Amino acid sequence: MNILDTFSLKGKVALITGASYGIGFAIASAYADAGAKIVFNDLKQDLVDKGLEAYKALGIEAHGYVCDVTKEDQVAYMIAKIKEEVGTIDILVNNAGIIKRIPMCEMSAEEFRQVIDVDLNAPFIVSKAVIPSMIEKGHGKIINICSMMSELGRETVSAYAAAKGGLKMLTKNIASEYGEYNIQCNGIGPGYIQTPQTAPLRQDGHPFNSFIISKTPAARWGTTEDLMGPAVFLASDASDFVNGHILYVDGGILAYIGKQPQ
Ligand code: NAP
Ligand code: GCO
Repeated sequence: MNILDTFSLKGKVALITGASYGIGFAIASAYADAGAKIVFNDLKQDLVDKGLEAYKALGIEAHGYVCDVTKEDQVAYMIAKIKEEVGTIDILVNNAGIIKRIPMCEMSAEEFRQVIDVDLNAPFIVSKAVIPSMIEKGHGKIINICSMMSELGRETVSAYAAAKGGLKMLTKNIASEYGEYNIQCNGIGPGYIQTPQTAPLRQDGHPFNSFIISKTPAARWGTTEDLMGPAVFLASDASDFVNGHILYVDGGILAYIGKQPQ
C-alpha cells in the first residue's frame, strides 16, 4: 500500500459548515481535491449560490444548503436532505463561526449568548445530528475549528474565547464518548489567518497587524491554504488513531513569547 493512499478522501461525503468562503471554503476545496463529495451550508441563499459558483470555478460540483446551524430543526432537515440527495456524512467540519470584539463589561448578555450559540452550541447540535449515522456506518470524522483563543485570552474577545475554549473540551469529550465507534473527533486551531473575519485587524496601519507578526515565529499572517493539509490529514484514514487532539496551525504562536525588542 502507498502511504499517500491513506490521505485519500475518495468516496467520502464531507459537510463543512459556513463554507461559502473563508477557511471553510479552503478546507472544502482541499477535500474535493482529495476525492470527497463536498456539502456546505450558509445562512442565506445568495451566499450559498455565490459559494456554488466559487466551487464550480475550481471544477468542484458542491452541494449547498441554506441552514442556520444554531437551529436544531434546520440542521435536522439539512442532514436528512443531504442523506437523500448526496449520501450519509462521513466527515463533518464544524467551521461556521462568528466573533464580536467588544470589551466584556460593554458586551450585553445577548451578544455574549449569540457568540456562544454559533461557536459552541452549533457544533454540539450538528455533531449530535451526524453521530448516529456515523455509528451506523462504523466510522466518522469530526473536525472542530478551534482557535488561539481556545488557549489564550485577549481584550475584547471574552465570548469568543469562552466558546472556543469550550469547543476544545467538546472536541475531547466527543472523542472520549464515541471513540469506540471508530469516530475520531479532533480540532484545528488556526493562528491568525487572512479572511474576512480578521480583515478589521489587518487594515493598513492597524497596530494589531505588526503585533501579530511579532508574535508569530513565521513572521506572517496565515493563509487559508496553510490549513488545507492539516485538515485533509484529520479527515483521512491517516489519522485513524488520532483522537481528541487540537492541531494548532499557527506558525508557532503558542510556542513563542514574542519578538524581543530590537
Ligand atoms: P468568516 O470569514 O467570518 O466566515 C464564517 C462563515 O460562517 C461564514 O460563511 C458565515 O456565513 C458562516 N456562519 C456564521 N454564522 C452562521 C450560522 N449561524 N449558520 C451557518 N453559517 C454561519 O470566518 P473565517 O475566518 O473563515 O473562520 C471560519 C472559522 O474559523 C470560524 O469558526 C472562526 O472562528 C475560525 N477561526 C478563524 C481564524 C481566522 O484568523 N480567520 C482563526 C482561528 C479560527 P455568513 O457569511 O452568512 O455570515
Ligand atoms: C481576534 C481574532 C482571532 C482569530 C482567531 C485566532 O480578534 O483575536 O479574530 O480570534 O479569529 O480565532 O486563532
